[in-house]
Amino acid sequence: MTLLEIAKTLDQAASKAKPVEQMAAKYKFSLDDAYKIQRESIALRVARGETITGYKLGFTSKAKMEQMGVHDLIWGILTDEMEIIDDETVDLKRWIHPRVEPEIAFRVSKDINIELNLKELSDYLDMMAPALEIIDSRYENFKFSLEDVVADNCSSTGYVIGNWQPISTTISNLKMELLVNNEVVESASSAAILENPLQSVVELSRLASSEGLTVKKGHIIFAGAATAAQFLVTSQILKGRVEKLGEVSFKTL
Ligand code: OOG
Ligand code: MG
Repeated sequence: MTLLEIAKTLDQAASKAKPVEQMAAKYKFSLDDAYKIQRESIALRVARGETITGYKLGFTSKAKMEQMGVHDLIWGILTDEMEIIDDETVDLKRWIHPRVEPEIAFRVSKDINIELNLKELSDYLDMMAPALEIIDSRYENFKFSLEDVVADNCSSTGYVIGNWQPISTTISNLKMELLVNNEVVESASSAAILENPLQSVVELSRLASSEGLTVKKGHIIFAGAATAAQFLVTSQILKGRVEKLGEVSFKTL
C-alpha cells in the first residue's frame, strides 16, 4: 500500500466506525512516513470541507505513556468536525471504542512559526480553558505502535472546551480531574504534563516550525492528558475539572 492508500484506509475506518488492523509493521512505514500519512488523512478531511482548528500533543505525561505502552511525544491535527459543544450529548455510535481524558487547552493569539521558549509564550497565547479530549483509535483493540498511532492522527476524534479565560495564574501545579456521573475516576496534577502544560506549546512550536508549518492565530492547542483515559459507555455524564479553571462536560447517548 502507498502512504496515501494507508491514509484512505484510516480515514474510512474513522468515518465508518470500523476498526482496521495495525499497519506499520505490515507495510514497514517509518515515523516520518507516519506523519506523512497523518497529513494525507487531514488533506482528505479538508477536501471534504473540514477546517483545521488546531493541534494536540500526546504522550506528554507518564500516565498516558504507560497506559498505551508508547514512550514518545506525538502531535496531531484537530478539525472543526471534532468539536463538541460544552454540555452537548453525543451518540457513541459514530465511534469505535472511544475514551475520554481531561486536558487543558490554549488559544493562539499570534502566528507561531519559530521555536519558542516558555518565557516567550505570553506573546503568542491569550487564553486557556479546561477541556476534555475524546480519543478513538482506528486500530483493533485500541492497540498500536508509535508509527501506527501517529499515522492515525494520534487517535484524534473529539474535543470539548470549557470557558476561555486569560492565562493569568501559574498552571504548573493544578489538580486535573475526570468525573464520570459526578464521581472522580482520574486525578493528577497538571505538573504531570511535562512539568508544566505550557511546555507542550513549546514542544509544538519546535515540531511545527521544523516542518515549516505555522500554528495560526485563533488555533487551539491541547497540551495532552495528565491521567490515563477512560472508555466511554452510553448514558454517562463526563466532566473535566481543572483547579482554578473550572469545569467542562458532555453526555453520552
Ligand atoms: C493517543 C493519543 C494520546 C494524550 O493526551 O496523551 C493523547 C492515544 O492514547 O490513543 O491524546
Ligand atoms: Mg489527549
